[in-house]
Amino acid sequence: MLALYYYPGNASLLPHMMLREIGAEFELRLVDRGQNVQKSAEYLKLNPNGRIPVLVDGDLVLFETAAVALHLADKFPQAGLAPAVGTSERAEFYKWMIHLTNTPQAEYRAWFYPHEHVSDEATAPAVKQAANERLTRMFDVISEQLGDKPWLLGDRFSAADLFLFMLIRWGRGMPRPPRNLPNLNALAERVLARPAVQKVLEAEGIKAPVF
Ligand SMILES: N[C@@H](CCC(=O)N[C@@H](CS)C(=O)NCC(=O)O)C(=O)O
Repeated sequence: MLALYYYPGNASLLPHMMLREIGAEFELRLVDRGQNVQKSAEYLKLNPNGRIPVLVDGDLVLFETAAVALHLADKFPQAGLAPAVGTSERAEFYKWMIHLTNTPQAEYRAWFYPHEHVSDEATAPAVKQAANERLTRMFDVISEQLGDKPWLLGDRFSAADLFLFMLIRWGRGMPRPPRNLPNLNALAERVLARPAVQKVLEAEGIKAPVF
């Protein structure tokens, strides 16, 4: 039995899109951020960091978005969300999954939660501004690397494209949103057109403009 702890549009969006791409049976469990439920004693038993998402897979309780994504790709190989283990394509897939999680995704913490990075609240806007500058450069590099290829791995769609789609979406309020880069906009449009992704947006109540 699979259950995903989620909040609309949060990092849970990646595993949610994967679960719908896979066609797996799963339960969606809302973590009400409005009530700070991610910091409740009950939720902290699942993820002691108090962050979303968590995937429950039988006895396994897994936090960290990228770990959840890699687990789902491995558990359902028939869905083809990752290339075969031991291939060069798989190595490229790891490169993107790890780059996306520990570079732009991590940087978004400073953009969305600048107060966590300062001891003096008054300096939070400067932290946010610096995060914006770093994220802007990161998206420039990703866009150059993607070029006019349909997907990060070339012709082959993978979970890394869903991950990038989520990160493009998160930047829609930035001074220069990632969608302004034509390569990133084209990838996001391709992901958006996928029926599984449409189902996720509907289930999470996410309305246009999506990114
Ligand atoms: N590295 C963690 C980060 C997760 C994360 O930052 N989640 C955000 C939502 S996108 C969250 O839980 N925010 C609420 C909070 O920090 O209290 C992961 O990838 O799972």
